[in-house]
Amino acid sequence: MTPRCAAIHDLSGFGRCSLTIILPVLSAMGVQCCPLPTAYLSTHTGGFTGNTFLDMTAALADAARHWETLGLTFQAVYTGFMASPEQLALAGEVVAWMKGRGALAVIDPVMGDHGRPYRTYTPSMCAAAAELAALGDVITPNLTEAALLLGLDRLPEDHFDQVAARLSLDGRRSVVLTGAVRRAGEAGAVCYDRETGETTFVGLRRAEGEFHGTGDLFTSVLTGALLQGKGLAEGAWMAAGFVRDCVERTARLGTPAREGLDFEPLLGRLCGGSALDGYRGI
Ligand code: PXL
Repeated sequence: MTPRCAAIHDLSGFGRCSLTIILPVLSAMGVQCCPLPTAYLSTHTGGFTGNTFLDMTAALADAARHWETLGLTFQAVYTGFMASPEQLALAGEVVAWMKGRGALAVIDPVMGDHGRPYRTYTPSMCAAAAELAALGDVITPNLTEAALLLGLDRLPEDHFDQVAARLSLDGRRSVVLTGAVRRAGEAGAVCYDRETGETTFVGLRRAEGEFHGTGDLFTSVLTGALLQGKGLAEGAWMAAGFVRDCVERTARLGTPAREGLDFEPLLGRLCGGSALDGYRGI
């Protein structure tokens, strides 16, 4: 059966993030993606001002109730950026229901980047995001989000393996800590896999450039890989390789950072399921 993933994310019309990344990536990877949109925005909130915002929390609750009456099951549920503490709480209810019916919960605890919370992530938003992350089977924080989850000002950079272990809540959830660089010129992630108890460092040659939506692209590929039956570290290698190739391409094109990663022409590389075994970028 084609694996099915519920995606609880916003739909931002311009700027490539959340659902405009997740849908095409999961489809390319042979996963049926079923969106539960949290909001419609004209653009994402990073690098644009004056974006429109249509809150869809009530519609999301209705849609989830309808799915419940249909007795639907999902192999995964994936959450990310949220607009309010109410939305985070509702996402928690939906995730708990889906987990109870066998779904793997992939929670990207979106809160901030580059050492700062995002504009809309107030302390109460961050607290609600941490509560949602407690339901995760897999969480994918960047370094800023890891510090916020652990209540630290700075992470001990020489000990990313210990950070991942602490974030695993005594081995109850898997962790992919993104942006965890071991040496200059590298981009990577540290993975703690609760299935094996192993910690793996994923490190690739770094491509220069910072673009919006990179975390969404990473976690989408990782989720697709997990639903293809791949292990956590293998999924993280694939995600890191694909993101690196997209960053390289986008930087070469000179695309403004706020327009996000120019990933569409590279989507074909994600097609073919097991043909991708061992794919670690080019
Ligand atoms: O990429 C995370 C994200 C998703 N959705 C919206 C955002 C952001 C980050 O700023 O603004 C609307």
